[in-house]
Amino acid sequence: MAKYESIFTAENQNLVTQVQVQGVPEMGMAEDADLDERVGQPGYSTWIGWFGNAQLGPIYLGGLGVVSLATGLLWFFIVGISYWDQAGYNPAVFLRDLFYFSLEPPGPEYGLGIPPLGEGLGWLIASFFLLISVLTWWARCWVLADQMKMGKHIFWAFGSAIWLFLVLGLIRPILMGSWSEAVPYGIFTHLDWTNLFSLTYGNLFYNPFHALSIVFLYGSALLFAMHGATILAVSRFGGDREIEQIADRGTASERAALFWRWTMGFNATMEGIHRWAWWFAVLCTLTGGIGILITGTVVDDWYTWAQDHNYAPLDR
Ligand code: 07D
Repeated sequence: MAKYESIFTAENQNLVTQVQVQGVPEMGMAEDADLDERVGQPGYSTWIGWFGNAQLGPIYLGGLGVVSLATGLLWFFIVGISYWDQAGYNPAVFLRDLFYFSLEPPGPEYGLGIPPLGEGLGWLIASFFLLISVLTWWARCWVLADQMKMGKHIFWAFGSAIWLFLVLGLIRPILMGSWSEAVPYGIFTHLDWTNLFSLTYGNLFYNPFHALSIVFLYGSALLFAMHGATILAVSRFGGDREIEQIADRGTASERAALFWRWTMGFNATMEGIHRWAWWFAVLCTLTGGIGILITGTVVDDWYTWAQDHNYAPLDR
């Protein structure tokens, strides 16, 4: 028995109405996956269903998932214990100053060496666990996709984000010869770090890779809005069955294509739009990582660099 929750009917799907399906929990295909490693009894939540699938669970952790969660939690608790210490073990102060606390990397005097506790050792240990956590989660993306005989698109896209993460916290600090170059674990302190990084290297806006990264960040948002809106708008003609419409183009695809061709003279295809989306997202962090990698290692002052390359005015 399926329960449909909609303000109007399926005919009226648009931005504000929704069809929510709840029925017998779907366990998914088994194939090569070890069913014993699936955790939790599936249930339903109407609230969660407003955002995604109403079915919650089961989760399939596996060895990599357990290691990733455990090391991620270790990172989280090391940072938390440091904050707790900074709060003088006072819960009121902890809450009041939560956004100001920070687990800082070692000072420049330690280079790539091992500092004592209280002077960056906590940051190093926490970072080690975060690295394991992120990499095992990444590997898990491959394994899960492989077990379901999927392509590895998610793995490679996540790899692009991990590239930026590694450049910021591992590769660039090593190239610069100091852990002090890395990002601190704090809400406001990581924002301050970002601001200082830009100021130190002569305004990151003049770093062309930062500019490219912004293009793909904003571009991803724009594409996502255009694509999401288009599919919602033609779902009443079956446009939500996107992949089918690649091979067997129906009236939904025709209308969507015509809309954009008449609007701007060009339209994506049902398949192509997803390739655009994948590349825009991937290129955001790919170009970003290049931009950070060459800052301080190859280029010391982006404003001067821009002047030398004739796109910043010579008189400052
Ligand atoms: C950070 C990497 C992937 C993260 C991963 C996370 C966990 C946590 C938790 C286990 C996001 C792994 C960890 C999941 C695990 C547990 C419990 C992705 C990241 C894998 N900028 N800026 C960008 C804009 C300025 C600066 C990118 C805009 C100033 C620096 C982006 C503006 C200054 C850096 C962008 C603006 C400055 C950036 C980030 C406007 C000073 C970077 C893309 C309008 C404030 C980063 C090349 C992203 C970068 C970056 C946008 C202004 C500094 C496009 C719109 C001038 C230092 N900026 N920015 O996807 O790549 O990040 O730069 O003013 O390092 Mg910038």
